[in-house]
Amino acid sequence: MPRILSHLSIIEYLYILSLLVITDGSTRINGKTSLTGRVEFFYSGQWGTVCDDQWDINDAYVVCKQLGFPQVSQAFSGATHGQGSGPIWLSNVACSGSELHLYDCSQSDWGNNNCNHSQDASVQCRQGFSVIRLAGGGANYGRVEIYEYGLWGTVCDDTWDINDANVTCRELGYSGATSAPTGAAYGPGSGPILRHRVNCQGSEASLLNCPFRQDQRLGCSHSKDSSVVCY
Ligand SMILES: [Ca+2]
Ligand SMILES: [Ca+2]
Repeated sequence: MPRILSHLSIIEYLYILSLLVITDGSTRINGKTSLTGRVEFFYSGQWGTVCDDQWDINDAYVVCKQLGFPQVSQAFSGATHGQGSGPIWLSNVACSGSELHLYDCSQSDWGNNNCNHSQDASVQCRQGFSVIRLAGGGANYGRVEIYEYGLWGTVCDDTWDINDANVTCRELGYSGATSAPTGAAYGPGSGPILRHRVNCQGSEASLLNCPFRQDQRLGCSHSKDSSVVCY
């Protein structure tokens, strides 16, 4: 045993050993950066890939969180980041977005699918820390505000609708939204307008996972801040 290890307790020794061993269910992003690439999953002694059948932003979100990135930008299908090799371990992945690991998500039996590597799934994760809150109203209603890059900002109401409001309310712990008020219904916010043309499908785990445009030429103003009423 190396000299330094003789100073560790057996618990510490086993802990360090566990960090060095790749365990079943380990997940990694294989790409040009640590944030973007093909999703790979370790099982039965081999790294394999994930089929893009039903691959979506909630699945990608779980991968990103599992790897320590708090946000997701995109879920990719069709081997956009190159075809992998070896087994295709996962398919029909159906994460809600609240799971801590990819293997916690509903899916087909591991290795049981008829996918091929041209369907390998990929992700793009984001660094940084964001949260959302309601302001200007009450506990369950108000202007939607996003904390990002160290500032609280708002959401432009162009294309703001009930799908966007439902995702926002569920993220805040409510069952859903009864309405998606526009036009700064609870007063105008201040700071940056962080989202334009939000386009949630309705099933995303977070407002921050919904597609949007960050185009200043759209010329939004705080008189168009978006709000929600949750139930
Ligand atoms: Ca899915
Ligand atoms: Ca929308």
